[in-house]
Amino acid sequence: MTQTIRTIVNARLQGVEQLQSIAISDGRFTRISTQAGRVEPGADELDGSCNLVVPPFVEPHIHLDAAMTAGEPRWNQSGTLFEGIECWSERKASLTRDDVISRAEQTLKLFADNGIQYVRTHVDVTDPKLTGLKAMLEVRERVAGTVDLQIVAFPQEGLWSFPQGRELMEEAVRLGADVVGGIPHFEFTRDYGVESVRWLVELAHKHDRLVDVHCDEIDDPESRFLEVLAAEALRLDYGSRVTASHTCAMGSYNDHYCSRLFRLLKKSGLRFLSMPTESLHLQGRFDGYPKRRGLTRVPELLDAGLKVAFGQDSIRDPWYPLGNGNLLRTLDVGLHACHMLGMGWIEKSLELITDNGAAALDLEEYGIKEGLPARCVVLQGQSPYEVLLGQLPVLASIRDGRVSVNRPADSNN
Ligand code: 17E
Ligand code: FE2
Repeated sequence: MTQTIRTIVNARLQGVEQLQSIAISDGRFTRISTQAGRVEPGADELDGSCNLVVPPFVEPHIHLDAAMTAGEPRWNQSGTLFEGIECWSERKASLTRDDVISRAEQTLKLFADNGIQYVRTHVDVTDPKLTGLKAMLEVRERVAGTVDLQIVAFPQEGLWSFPQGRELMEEAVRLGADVVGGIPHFEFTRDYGVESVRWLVELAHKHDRLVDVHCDEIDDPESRFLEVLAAEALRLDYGSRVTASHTCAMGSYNDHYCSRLFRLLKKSGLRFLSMPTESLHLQGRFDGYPKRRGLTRVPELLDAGLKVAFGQDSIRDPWYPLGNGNLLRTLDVGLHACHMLGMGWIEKSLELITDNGAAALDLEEYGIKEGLPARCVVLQGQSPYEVLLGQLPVLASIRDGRVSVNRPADSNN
């Protein structure tokens, strides 16, 4: 099903009152014009049916190498991040190229069916054979017609704390990883964590790569690697290319410290990713009652003018047993967990799974504008509120003018 279309008619764009016709030619949006009223679609025209049309969803943070391995070789019983890392370390021992490719592609197919066309995946590079990384570099090419895939070289067991951690990271960059990762809160000591952050940002800068660090994914209020990451981003004027993922500890920082921290965050302009379903599940595990939510300060970061997006993080893996590829589910949970169900936030909420994710991925050509690649999704709903109420799958997904997904209205699959 790869029909090429000339126009999307009866399209509703966010913040625009009248229905729009969006013309496409040679895979790009060529003209966006206001309709007098609803029109009948002609041949080679797709009917938006007065629904919202938005840029494709962005999944900015997923671990595709571990996707669909929940329960292998054993289930994470405690529900902690740390037992997840142990289970994964055991599963990692039996990774093969075909195993990684097949699970990653199965997951990406699910994502594409849900209107996701941009994905950033972490791949564990604390493996002397780099099996996952090499397989994922192949996947990046194999799926290029369906999704743009960015690969983060992610040192799951540490850069300083895993044997050859730094050499493996350098090799991953040489092989073609797009993004340099890190995990300072998991290094053996605070000093190792600080050194690792400084080192990895330098490495990325030197090789013209992006940065995405698992940063302070812990409820410990004394985990303060974010300030190191932000200071490095500022020093190198690299903020738009640096992402802080998780920053769960910020949910536990005191307000005095945060007021100082936010000054630096605003200056550095780095990007934030929060994974609400994952953090609600993994964090708060060492609390009695009251139990913390384990999420970063999403509305405060947004109010400070910083870009924050939501990601799924996991799909049926050692850290999280659920997940269905529908980012509207993630958005729904995130808005609940962050006290963002006020109508003002709901009306802006789709940014958390579109534009802000695109900012984290540092995408150059993203959005519905004349001249940009003709990529968008038709949602089921005329407003963000209706879309959230239904959480129904996208009606259509268009990639470079081709219809890659098209399903009847009100359908759940
Ligand atoms: N690894 C990690 O360190 N943190 C996570 N949330 C996942 C993998 C899913
Ligand atoms: Fe993660």
